Amino acid sequence: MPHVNQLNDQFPIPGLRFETNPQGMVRATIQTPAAEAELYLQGAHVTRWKPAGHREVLWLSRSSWFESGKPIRGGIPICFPWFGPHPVDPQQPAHGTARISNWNIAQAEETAEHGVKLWLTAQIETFQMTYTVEFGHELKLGLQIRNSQTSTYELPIEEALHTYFSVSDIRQVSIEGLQQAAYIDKMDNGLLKAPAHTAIRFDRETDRIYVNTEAACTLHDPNLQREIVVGKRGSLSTVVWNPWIAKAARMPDFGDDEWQGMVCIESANVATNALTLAPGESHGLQVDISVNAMTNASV
Ligand code: TA6
Repeated sequence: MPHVNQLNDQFPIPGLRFETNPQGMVRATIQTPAAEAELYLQGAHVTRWKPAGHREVLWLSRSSWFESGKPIRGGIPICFPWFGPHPVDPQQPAHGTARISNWNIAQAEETAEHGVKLWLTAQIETFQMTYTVEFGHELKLGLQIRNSQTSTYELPIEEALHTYFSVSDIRQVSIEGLQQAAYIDKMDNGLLKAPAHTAIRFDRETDRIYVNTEAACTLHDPNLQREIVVGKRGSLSTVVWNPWIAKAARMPDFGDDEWQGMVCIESANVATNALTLAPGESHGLQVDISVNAMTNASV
């Protein structure tokens, strides 16, 4: 892991600074006219994004671990090369190794709107990873994976940008965009269910994998008078999750009362949408997140 002084010398970008947290983990902090943000090199993990004129958009648990090798609870974990438990080996970490691996900063640039764009790289198993993160009035994420081995990877490849959004109260928000998508209901024995044809609202633990959908999602939060739009390309799955009361209480890195203030909308290729990449083949997943003040019409 490079020293922060070396990183600050190598990437003298206005508003970009590298520092270590009290546990010694290296993070980039961004403070520009376009946005404030934070990213840890472990997992290339975006933990904060606050576009100018708006509140913080991402949710981060006050009980999160910030220790090398342990996943950060909140922000945007990169789940790869599997999603959820390892398909074969229960000893492997949930959601893969990408989010607990050290990534390198390859490039940093100031953007035309006085934001910051970072390029990060990592070798995860036999995959060469490149992750671009553009912090500005929008948050633009690009995950490129390339199978750099000489033979086909023996398992299906799953990926997700497991984004945690901050909300006023999960019981008062709704998600539009997935009305026409079938979904795997992990709260009902993984049954595949027909499209609901209604916006998603929350009154219990919710853990659904919407499949075969390229749709953008809009998270409506009337109490905050805002809507968050999650657009995506190169993704056929969208995962929607809130742990509710009991599961939140079972997670040591998740405050017991924090279930009310968050929801995950995850842009992914998982389950029946898992990928296979031939030797040398690449795949790109792009997610663009924007925030708008809610008009009365959209309340
Ligand atoms: O994306 C939903 C999910 O798969 C849930 O089942 C829950 O396990 C969540 O991810 C968090 O997983 P983590 O390993 O980060 O605790």
